[in-house]
Amino acid sequence: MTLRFSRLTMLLAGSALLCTTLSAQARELSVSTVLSDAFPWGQAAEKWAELVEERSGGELTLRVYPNAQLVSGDQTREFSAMRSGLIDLAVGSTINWSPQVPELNLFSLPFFMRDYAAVDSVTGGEAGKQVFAAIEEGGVVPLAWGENGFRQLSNSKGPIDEPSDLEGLKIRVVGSPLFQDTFEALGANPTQMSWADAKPALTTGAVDGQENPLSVFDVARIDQVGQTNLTLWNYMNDPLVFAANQRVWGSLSAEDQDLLRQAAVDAGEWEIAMTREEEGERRAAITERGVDIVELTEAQHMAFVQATQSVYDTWIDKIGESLVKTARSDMAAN
Ligand code: X2X
Repeated sequence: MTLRFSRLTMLLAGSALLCTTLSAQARELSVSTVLSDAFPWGQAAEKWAELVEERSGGELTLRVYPNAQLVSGDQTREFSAMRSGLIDLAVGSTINWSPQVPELNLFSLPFFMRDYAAVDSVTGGEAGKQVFAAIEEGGVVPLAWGENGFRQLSNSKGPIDEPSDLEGLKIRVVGSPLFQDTFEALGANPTQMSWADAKPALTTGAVDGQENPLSVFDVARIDQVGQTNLTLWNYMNDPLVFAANQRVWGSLSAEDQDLLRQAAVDAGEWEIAMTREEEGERRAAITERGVDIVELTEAQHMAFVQATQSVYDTWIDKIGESLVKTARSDMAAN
């Protein structure tokens, strides 16, 4: 008994020593992203890693796993995987996390935030704080904002400048059922699928169109899979959120928490500015490749706004009326 006890004691002491030694060494945390560093989104994560490495003197290392590989390509499982600890950190899209955090559907309401000033007043305002509180409530620690961008509509059939042009078109959409409702309201035939499946579906013609920011259209060369028409309709912006698993966050010293959060804020600001700055060049490059770009007039814009009003009836309750109101007053105060 005594012998067993002392062996156990030695074993415990040994493993405690091992833990201390390990914690004194550099610690590596995983970061999940959907897009690689060929895109601003992946670059945001790499920037975060670079700043953390630099500022911690190599004590803390972030290793980025792109293409949603930590969730086998199923980007709508990223939030749950981070909550459960399968993923330490992520730079994720509000769309992909909205199945677990319904408040994130705020950003997907069609034609809700008209321009960058509106986006910034929501993310940087009272509504942004409430959204972060909802993420925290959902079991993950939110740290900073980034941006995938305003999502634009492309298709292989022809120019789209009024809702009836979408009639019957098969459109690949992402994550949340809200997208199903928006595209059904417009008379299209939406199909939900992951980003990994999107390009093959466009290539074979299984779908006629898709929606993504200009940076994604440009870098992924969506023009090469028959998407000859692009409508710049700014129907929603897709902010990114830098976040951490709760247990990982709790295991860090206050100093490391500050370092990680500040590096996320700085990487996010850097990426948002870059994404916006590059839009003009991207648009020119896409035009150069022969894609027909349509920009909506005010009257055309209003027709889309009207056609998608029913989405608000269904979704305001799910998102929370008070959050939607708060976001509206954030935008009005701007
Ligand atoms: O799947 C998409 O369209 C993408 C890459 O934009 C997101 O992850 C939201």
